[in-house]
Amino acid sequence: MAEGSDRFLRACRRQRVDTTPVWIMRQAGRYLPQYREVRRNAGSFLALCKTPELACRVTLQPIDLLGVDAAILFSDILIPLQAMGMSLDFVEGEGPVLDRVRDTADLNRLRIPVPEEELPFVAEAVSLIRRELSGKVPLIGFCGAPFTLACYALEGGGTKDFKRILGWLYGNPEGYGRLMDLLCETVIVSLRAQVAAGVQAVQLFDTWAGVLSRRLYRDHALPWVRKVFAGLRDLEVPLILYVNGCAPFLEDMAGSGADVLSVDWRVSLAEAQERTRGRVALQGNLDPRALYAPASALRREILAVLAEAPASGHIFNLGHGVLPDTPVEAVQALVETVHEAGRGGDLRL
Ligand code: 1CP
Repeated sequence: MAEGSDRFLRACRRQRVDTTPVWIMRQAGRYLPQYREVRRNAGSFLALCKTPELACRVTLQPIDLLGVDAAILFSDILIPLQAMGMSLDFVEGEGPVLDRVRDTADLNRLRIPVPEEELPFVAEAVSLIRRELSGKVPLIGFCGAPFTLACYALEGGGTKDFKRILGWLYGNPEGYGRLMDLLCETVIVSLRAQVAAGVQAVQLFDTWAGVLSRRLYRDHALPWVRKVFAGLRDLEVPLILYVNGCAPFLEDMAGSGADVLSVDWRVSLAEAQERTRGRVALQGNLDPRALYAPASALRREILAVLAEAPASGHIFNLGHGVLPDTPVEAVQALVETVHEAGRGGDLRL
């Protein structure tokens, strides 16, 4: 393996590293001209996700262009919903549109996918990417967490008020529980297939769980996250849990079975470290909007994140995905700054 290639996996396990590893949520995406080019030729976003050669090409772009310490499979959290039987379309300028689950009859039509049959392109892309990477950096796989997937399944797309999901949660607990069980199984089989195909760590995106109160999170989102992680534990790959707006839940998330918590910018890494009492590694947590600041201000913000980070078990990342019009030079400067200013260190000094 090339030098430095295991920084990410070592930090996930809170082992000594030569410098802080860094990757960026949505690192393969619209801010990269090279991505836009492949995307234009692919025809549609879904075609890009489902064509292993193209998914492989865009997955590798940020490795070469930015020098990040991990690749993340190019796909989307909504792909497994389509494999469950929901129709999915990405409408230009609008985002995803699904035929939402309205009632028990719709719920009864959903099935737990067989990855080899409904998601063969995922495993093919993973094998191809691993071959092309040839050990340069590890490959991360991912899935949406059951609650966040339930948001899309019930809302039928993006939402600002989450009325339908909370309507089900409060008013139809039985239906809500059945949907969450189906999603949970789907997430487990999808992630197990990704690991079997070669991904070396997995991240569960519970992006929208931050809309819940702590009590609702504990009772109506966390139990299914726990089940997912319990269903993956024997695979012995690092398990990463991301919630946007995780501050109220840090203690609960630390008990979920995750090895790494991916933290947004609203809470400091020092506070996260204290509240999780060294039970997990931490990933994060620069505000993606800092990448629009002048170089000197960006550097100051990066150093502030590093200063609050634990001495070991830290993976630098943004607190949420990189925004589509972010200057590429700023992202390149970020990776350089982290590698230059980051530190190694021993666990439990
Ligand atoms: O037009 C395009 O090119 C599509 C833009 C795009 C991209 C690049 C979408 C549509 N998805 C993706 C890729 C993607 N999505 C990755 C690839 C790997 C990476 O480089 O990180 C990943 C990990 C995701 C995960 C994802 N999709 C999440 C969770 C993380 C997050 O950012 O919060 C969510 C919520 C989605 C849904 C989604 N997919 C795409 C859009 C525009 C959205 C958001 C819709 C909404 O407003 O709810």
